[in-house]
Amino acid sequence: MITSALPYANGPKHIGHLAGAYLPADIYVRYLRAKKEDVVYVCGSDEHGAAITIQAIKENTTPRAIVDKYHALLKSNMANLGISFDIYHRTSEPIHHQTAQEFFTALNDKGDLIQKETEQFYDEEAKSFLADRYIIGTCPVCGNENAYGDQCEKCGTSLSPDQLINPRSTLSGKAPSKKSTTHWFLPLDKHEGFLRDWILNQHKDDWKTNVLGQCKSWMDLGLQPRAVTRDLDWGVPLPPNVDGGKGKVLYVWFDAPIGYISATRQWAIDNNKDWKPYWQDKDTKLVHFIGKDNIVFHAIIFPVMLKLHGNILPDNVPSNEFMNLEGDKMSTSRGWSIEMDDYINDFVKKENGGDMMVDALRYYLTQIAPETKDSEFTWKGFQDAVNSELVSIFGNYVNRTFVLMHKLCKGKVPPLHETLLDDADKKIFADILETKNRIENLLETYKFRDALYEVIDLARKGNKYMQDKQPWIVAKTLDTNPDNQKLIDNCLHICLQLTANLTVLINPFLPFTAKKMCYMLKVVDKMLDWENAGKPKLLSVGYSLRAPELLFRKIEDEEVKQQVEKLNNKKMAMENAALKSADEKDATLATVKPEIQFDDFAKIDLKVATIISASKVEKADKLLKLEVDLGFEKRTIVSGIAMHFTPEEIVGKQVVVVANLAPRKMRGIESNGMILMAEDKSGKLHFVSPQTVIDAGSNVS
Ligand code: B3M
Ligand code: ZN
Repeated sequence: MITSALPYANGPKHIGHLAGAYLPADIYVRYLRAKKEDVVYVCGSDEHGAAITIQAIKENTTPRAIVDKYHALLKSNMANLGISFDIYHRTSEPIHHQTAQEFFTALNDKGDLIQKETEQFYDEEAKSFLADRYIIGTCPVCGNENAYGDQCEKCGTSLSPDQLINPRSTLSGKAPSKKSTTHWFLPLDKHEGFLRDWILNQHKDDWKTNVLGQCKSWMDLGLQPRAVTRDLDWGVPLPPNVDGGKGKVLYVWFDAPIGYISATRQWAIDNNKDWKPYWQDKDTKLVHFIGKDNIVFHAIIFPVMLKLHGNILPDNVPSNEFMNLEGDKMSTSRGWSIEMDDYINDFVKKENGGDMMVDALRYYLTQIAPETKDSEFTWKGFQDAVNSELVSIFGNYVNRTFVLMHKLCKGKVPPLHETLLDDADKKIFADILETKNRIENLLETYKFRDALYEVIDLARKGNKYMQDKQPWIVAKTLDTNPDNQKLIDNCLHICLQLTANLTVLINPFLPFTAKKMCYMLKVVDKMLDWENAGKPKLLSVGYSLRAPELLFRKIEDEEVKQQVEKLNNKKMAMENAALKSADEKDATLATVKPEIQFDDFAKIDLKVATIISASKVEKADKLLKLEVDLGFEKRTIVSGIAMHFTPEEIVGKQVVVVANLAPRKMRGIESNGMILMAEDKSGKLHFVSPQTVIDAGSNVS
């Protein structure tokens, strides 16, 4: 059972994410599939939490619209980059809501959760509790001034809002007050004994040091009961029969990992399988691939949940460190990133055979994978890796082998003359087998970088062998010594068997390349079965092969230059946009419309009205249809405030309306008047209302 972290469907994801949690998992899964293991690889979009709702406010739309848009983008990006999930699910699906609610109920019924009333940060202005990304402040660990209430994105520490220094609301920018509310908590402190033994003792030798280190320092800070519910309206609602659960949802980090289970359930339904063994059978090996900011959730919190629920525990949580970009931290919001989507548009979709550019990226990202410490992507490094390793070593070796085989062996696999084998020939066969064994060990221990190095190194040995044997020189002696054809045969026979082995070995890493090589070798995909790796006779003698095709192409200096420029421009554009929008706001606040006379003003009839009912307007995200009471009559007014208020919260409010505005039709509804609103600097709307309730219809002047 293999999982990759569920990316938030709140925006495009960059190649650092790809290198952290998706590519290594995909390599591992392709290897397991080649070994004919019973493996399921699940992932999906994380569609709940403040990451989504805050993005909706930014894009001035609904959370639903956000997740629909970015789920589609992420799903297609991953597929384009060859990430071979068995299912890419989404946490907004009903089966997920149901699975998460059942999970909560199971724990709650057993008394594994505690319910308590606590004081939480509250934004009086926005009338909202502030948890997770709704509150920011200074990280107590690294001093980052914009750490979130649940986590510092800079140092990866997972936090609670109370740990933030100088907390402020993301909604209003103001310092929060405190207000009491009731929530359910997972008492992690009760499980400290189990966690310490399971992680620091049982897994001390097979988990990565970065993972062990983060777990230890988190536990050393003292495990606290952790709230698993929130006062929000976007998320998985608490099961309806839970007392006091109305208006509350599950904390996104409670529901998201359960997403792995619901994805497996959906996969099982789609494939007529039973999902349960994958999460309950003690013989199942569960592995979570994640980035370092997700460690405590997957190594501490979710395992406690799994254990309480009677599921299997992860066998390993291979987490990567971060991948930086051209000397700075990768960040989509600061414009310093290469989005998967950008790479696909610039390199994959643009050219015929763009698949080779997918493998070029997979190659470089694996070669610089931040497995033990942060690493760095540079376009120059990408160019060097592709040109001097993929093109010059691997591609060149395969190409020379094919060209020479066509030239010197009539396009067929030549026979092997055993009696003529020398040490160099035998050494290649030994190298193939040893390399295969080393790669296996490295893959089993999640060392993908080193494993890939072994493949390239084997191609390098092939090049050296061919260079030493020089069959093209031997060919010149055939006139006088026709028997030398046997030496040529042996060399190319060995080079071809090595090529076939390289195909099997490269397949988990560069699947598109392996596929192309199978085509050139005229073999079916079955040859890619791992049991074939290391074998000396994958190709049969006399078999005729196709002409070589280009496996990789060089990256030109010009492309490197363009990409670096693009990156710098993007960052500058982001910075300018941020400055401009702040300027624009200040400018509109500081300007006043042209002067009018008292008579002009007196034409406007402003009256106090009471909202008596409100409802959403179908197919119009921004509109609410209001019935207002003006004392002497009731009216319908359509108002563009749906992104800021729910119908329920405004019923009964008194507002000021322009009572003599000419009627206007909006979405087929006649609107009779307009409600006055004040917009603050952050773009949030506020009603203009009398300080106390007064008679509906009172004049305002
Ligand atoms: N969506 C956090 C992230 O994207 C979160 C992972 C969930 S995995 C269950 O970093
Ligand atoms: Zn920090």
